[in-house]
Amino acid sequence: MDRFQLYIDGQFRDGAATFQSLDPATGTPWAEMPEAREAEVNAAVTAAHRAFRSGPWPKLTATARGKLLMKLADLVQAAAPRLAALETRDTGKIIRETSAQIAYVADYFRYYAGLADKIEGAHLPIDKPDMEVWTRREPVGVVAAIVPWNSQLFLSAVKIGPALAAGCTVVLKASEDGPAPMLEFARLVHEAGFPAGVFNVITGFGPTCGAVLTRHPLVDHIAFTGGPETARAVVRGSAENLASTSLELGGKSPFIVFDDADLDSAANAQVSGIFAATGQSCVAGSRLLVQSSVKDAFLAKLKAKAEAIRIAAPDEMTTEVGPLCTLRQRDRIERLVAESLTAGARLVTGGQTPEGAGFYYPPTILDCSSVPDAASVTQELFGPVLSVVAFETEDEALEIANATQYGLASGVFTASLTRAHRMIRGLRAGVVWVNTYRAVSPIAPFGGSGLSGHGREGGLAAALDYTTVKTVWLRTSDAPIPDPFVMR
Ligand code: TXE
Repeated sequence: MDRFQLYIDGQFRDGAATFQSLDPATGTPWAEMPEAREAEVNAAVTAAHRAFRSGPWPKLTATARGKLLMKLADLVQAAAPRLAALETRDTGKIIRETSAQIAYVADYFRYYAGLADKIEGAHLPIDKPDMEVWTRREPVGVVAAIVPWNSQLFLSAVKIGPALAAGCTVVLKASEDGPAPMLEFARLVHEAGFPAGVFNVITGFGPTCGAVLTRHPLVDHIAFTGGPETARAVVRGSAENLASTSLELGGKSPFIVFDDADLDSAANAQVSGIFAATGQSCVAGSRLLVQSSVKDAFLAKLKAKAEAIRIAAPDEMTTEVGPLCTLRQRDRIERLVAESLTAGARLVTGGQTPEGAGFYYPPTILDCSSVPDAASVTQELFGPVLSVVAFETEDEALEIANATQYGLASGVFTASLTRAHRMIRGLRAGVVWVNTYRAVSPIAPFGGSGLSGHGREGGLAAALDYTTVKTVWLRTSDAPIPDPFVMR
């Protein structure tokens, strides 16, 4: 079996114990992973704290930090085939997607490399004579980045890039499900030449590793992606150290199709919106809201496309849907689909777990028009399951779309420009895609509200989130300070 190590303070080392990682395509163990517990978490955070306060990192110019990030981007690009293969092996994400996503990972590092020396403070036109006042944007400190199994390299890059660009140091906690690509990524950080302790990778379990990290007294900011229940635990942990948090928690995103839309184009976008990444995507367009007059025609197109999808081993280039990452995840999906069918949802396609090894689940469509509060409509399944609800009018579409505590992504398909604008205004979501879906870029902020969390990843705003403002007052008069009892 393959063996991996933690990366702490510039060194590769074993954890307190090991655990086995399963290959989701076969359900059998393939690698020994190092398990970090309290001692390893403490070592990583202490190293990150020391690297933040002393040594070469705080003395580097922002431009020098940017150059290191640029080197890292090049190394990621060169290692793309290896990283993609590891992510596919350890999480079941299909090789077509992991290969394409690594290119994005390198792009994100390049974007933040370029941004490092553009994080500026401001000079203030202060309302007092003999005073110069300005702000400095300083790094917030030690960042605990906690990621889930899906798209770990990508979800890590959107945290590590801006954090390092801003001058922070990082302890990344890889998911216990499929940590291999992150433990391998540590080798590239090492090779790029970041000073020891600036970036550390650990992995382990929620209560014994993640929870210890979130409440550690030397952690200043927690950047978390995962489920809402875990996010609550993260926020409770941060009540100890009062670290700031950014939370990216998934959604139940509406994908809205009006009767004037190009239905073929919308059907392709919907297939990508729900079946890409085998549905394990925070932006999955998992609620299809379709105008009644085109519902049957649209569902017929979707059914044909879903049934033509090639479900096979994730390491084959022609595979379109692979296994889910964990058996736990598949059990949950099976349960929620069964509950929805019992409640009265109609099975359009899928819904049958295949025989054989591996954590496979087929692309599934449920027509929930008669049961719009079924479990599959209201809860995030995090799998290849699309729930359909029909609507008559634009107002009704908006009402259904917004009837959720989530607020991450949304999609609108229409030929009407004016309607598109009305929908953009009315949708409660951090991202609105119009006549497209699932487009991302390092330049565009991304995030949600409500149960989808808070804070933004991507764009300049994300880098600013890893800084704190220092206000500087400098008196320019040589005259003695007058009355000491009067505030000026
Ligand atoms: O993820 P968790 P789970 C949703 C999705 C899924 C559900 C649960 O609906 O079915 O969440 O997934 C670490 N303190 N999403 O339970 O637990 C954990 O080790 C600190 C949406 O598998 O949220 C892992 O590294 N950390 C989503 C990370 O949190 C803790 C992505 C995320 O795991 C911890 C994943 C604790 N007490 C799930 N407990 C998205 N937005 O893309 C666990 N962790």
